[in-house]
Amino acid sequence: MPRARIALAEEVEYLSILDEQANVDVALDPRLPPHELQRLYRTLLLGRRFDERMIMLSRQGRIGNYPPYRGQEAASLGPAWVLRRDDWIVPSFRELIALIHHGWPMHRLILGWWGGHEIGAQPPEGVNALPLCGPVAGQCLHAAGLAWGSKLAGRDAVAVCFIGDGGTSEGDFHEAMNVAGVFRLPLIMIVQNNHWAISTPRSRQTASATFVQKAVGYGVPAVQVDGNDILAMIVATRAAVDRARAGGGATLIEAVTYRLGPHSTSDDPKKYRNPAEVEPWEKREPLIRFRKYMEARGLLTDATQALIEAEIDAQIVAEIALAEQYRPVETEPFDHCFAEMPDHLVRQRAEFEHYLRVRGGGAAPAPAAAIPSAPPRLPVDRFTPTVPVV
Ligand SMILES: Cc1ncc(C[n+]2csc(CCOP(=O)(O)OP(=O)(O)O)c2C)c(N)n1
Ligand SMILES: [Mg+2]
Repeated sequence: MPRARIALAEEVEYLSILDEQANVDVALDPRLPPHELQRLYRTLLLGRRFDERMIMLSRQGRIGNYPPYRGQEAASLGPAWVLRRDDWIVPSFRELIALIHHGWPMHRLILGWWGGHEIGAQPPEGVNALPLCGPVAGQCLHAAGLAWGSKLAGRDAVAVCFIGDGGTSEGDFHEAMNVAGVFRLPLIMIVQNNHWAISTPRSRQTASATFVQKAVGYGVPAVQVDGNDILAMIVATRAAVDRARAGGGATLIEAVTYRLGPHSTSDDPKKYRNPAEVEPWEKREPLIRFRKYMEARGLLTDATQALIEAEIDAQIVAEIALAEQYRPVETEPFDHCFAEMPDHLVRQRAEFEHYLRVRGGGAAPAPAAAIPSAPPRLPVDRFTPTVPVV
């Protein structure tokens, strides 16, 4: 028989529970208790407001370049919501709300990557999360390693890794998926398909009809989910986590979402994408439908919305003030990568030192002057926060 049919995979599922009009599929509704829905809504809103403030801080020069995540809050928070404290979150660079929910304090995110301060890249004590990751897809291998470590140690903790649609074109993603499939690792790979990788559209990223089918090649089960539907993200991740804890191995979840903002604060998407494409996604974003749902359930009123907003804003302002008590980053980023610094970095370090002298301060342009009420700067020992971590 020279020709036969080989079944590659069963059909993969698409999951959506809360649609754009805030209708719920009652058969699929996870029926979270009211108090949990309220906490979930508050955290989603915190994610939105924190992102807005980070953009402002970047525009004011109080942090560096920043990649906004508006529209992707549900795809980020949903997976984090179902985890235990001993599970690992391995982010890409837009999952700030997932990290915050897992216990990473906001001021350390402000300080971190985008303020350039090394404390921001140091996982806080007791928080099982790796720092935001700039090298696209590099985090996938770390996530596979953490999942493998958990399995070898006989624990049932899982690792949740976030990767973008663009990141799936990198070798690291495929290596991590392969090892996760072969060794049945407790790894949940969340592909945030936000339709763009800087200026490269999803159509130029892959000829695959979906990102889900990439998992088929590695023998890993996968599901495509409405990534703007927080309930669907929770249900899909919970199923994947349960399977992983029970020894059933990895899962890939394609979260279909959209990057509503620019790639970063130094990007102008009007140069490469038609605003008409963005419009329908504005209506599909996760907060509008979840707010409608909460209101329809009688769990949110305009008055409580105003109260929550005020509370969240005060929390964020306090975290910004805390972050700005640290002295700005100086030449530390040069200091810890190599035992013997290569010549080109020695030159760059000297150039940067000169820049700081000419500028008369740290790398950040005098934030204390910009906020008259800011407390005096505290010196910072390397790796040692001088203020208690909250
Ligand atoms: C290894 C590597 N190559 C290139 C870049 C430059 N770069 C930064 S973000 C990005 C696009 C990533 O797209 P995607 O994975 O879809 O994530 P998104 O930005 O949409 O969240 C690129 C090419 C990088 N940071 N690392
Ligand atoms: Mg993308």
